[in-house]
Amino acid sequence: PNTLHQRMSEIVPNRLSDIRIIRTKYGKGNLGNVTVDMAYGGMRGIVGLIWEVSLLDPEKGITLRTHSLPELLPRLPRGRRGSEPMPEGMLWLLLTGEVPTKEEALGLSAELAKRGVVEPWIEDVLDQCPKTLHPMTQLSYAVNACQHSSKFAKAYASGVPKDTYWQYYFEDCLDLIAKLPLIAARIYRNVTRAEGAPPVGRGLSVDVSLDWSGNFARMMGFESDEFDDMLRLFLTIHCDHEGGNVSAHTCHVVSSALADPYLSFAACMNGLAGPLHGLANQECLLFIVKMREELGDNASNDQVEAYVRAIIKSGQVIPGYGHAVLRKTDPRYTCQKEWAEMHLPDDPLLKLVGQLFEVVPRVLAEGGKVKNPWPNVDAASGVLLNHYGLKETNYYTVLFGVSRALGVLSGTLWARICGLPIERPKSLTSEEVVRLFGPE
Ligand code: AMX
Repeated sequence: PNTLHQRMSEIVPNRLSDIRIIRTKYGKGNLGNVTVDMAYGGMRGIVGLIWEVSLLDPEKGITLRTHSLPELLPRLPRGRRGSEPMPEGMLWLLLTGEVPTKEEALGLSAELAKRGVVEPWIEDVLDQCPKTLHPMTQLSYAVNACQHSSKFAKAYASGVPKDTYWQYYFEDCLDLIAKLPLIAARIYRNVTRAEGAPPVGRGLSVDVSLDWSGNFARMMGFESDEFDDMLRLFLTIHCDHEGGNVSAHTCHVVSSALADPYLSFAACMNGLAGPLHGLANQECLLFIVKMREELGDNASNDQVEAYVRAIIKSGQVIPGYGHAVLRKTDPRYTCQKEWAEMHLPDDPLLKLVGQLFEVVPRVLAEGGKVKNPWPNVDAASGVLLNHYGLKETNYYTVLFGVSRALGVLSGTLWARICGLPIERPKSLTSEEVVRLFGPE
């Protein structure tokens, strides 16, 4: 079958010629006005980026290369084991715009397994991290260290022509995606080891007969087929959420200075580690567990509502609810909830997830301050992970990050293919705002 690189090499020239035509025809098109409030307000609503691989619709949720999640999930190829789609198929789709055949996805899976090696000194660096160092910090640290073997950085330094950059960038992206399960599993094993036990040391390696998720699960120490499938689903659906969110945008801006994929992705992970972004999945499970401790297993909706109101009154946010762009229930929440209802219907935390869904949107909608009262991707994911024994909440964002690599590296690779220039929006001071708009 086709390898991903062969298919990309066929697609790239055609796509570049499409983009040349698009720019000639529509290059002067106006994408909207920018107000002073938008500049102070986190650039909400300012269209200022091209991100080829996904688009977020406020009502329908994410479309990945024009496919909505509910439409896409049944169509993505399954592997030799399990019944959930392989994230490798999602990677193929994001990079090429085409849903791969099963053979293509399996070929990519085998290629990633072959590339899944990490320099031993990086394993040693991770083994030396204190157990208490946040797993996201360890992830960012290790990804930065892998920059040592960047093929793009080496090629750039040797002066290769600009139109070949993407080829080296592509190599780094696949290498990095292939290394992530090994890195992330080592972090998991180290942070969860018993007090006084030694770190992982040698002996953690990718099994070429397993897929990307199966390998990740096995290296973390999980053995069940159902866990593998849950991980496949998790890693598939968390992959991308268009280009303007903190992690994707960070990857994009850092890479626009021609920093290689390792440096760009490490920066992206630092953004994902913020509590208003990727860390929300950790916060969310902690919130639900604490609520259960206080209300018990038979709480009424009225009790849940009183609990939620008290949290808001104290000035905290309800994790897992709200979104900067979405204005409806996140389809990524819906598919995780459906999985949970099928596989863990009696989990007491799932019951609370359901009750929160009945209560929180109504409470948040009161007063009209919160623009989106509906659940986002993080409102259910922790309950799934916890159910299968992955209880270390401060690790959850690492799983999110491993999945996010598929989307942000695909989007960033396409930015390099298109030769997008170094990013440099204009900023103003408040004095300048007054000078521009104020009285003489
Ligand atoms: N609970 C309580 N208050 C909330 C809220 C929530 N879940 N979501 C928004 N609000 C508040 C905001 O804090 C803000 O209050 P302020 O004006 O007093 O500062 C007000 O409502 C308006 O905010 P907004 O315009 O609706 O949202 P935003 O675009 O500024 O922020 C987000 C979006 C996601 C950061 C916010 O909804 C939030 O903090 N949610 C909880 C954390 C969370 O789940 N994050 C994960 C998002 C998905 C992801 O990236 N993984």
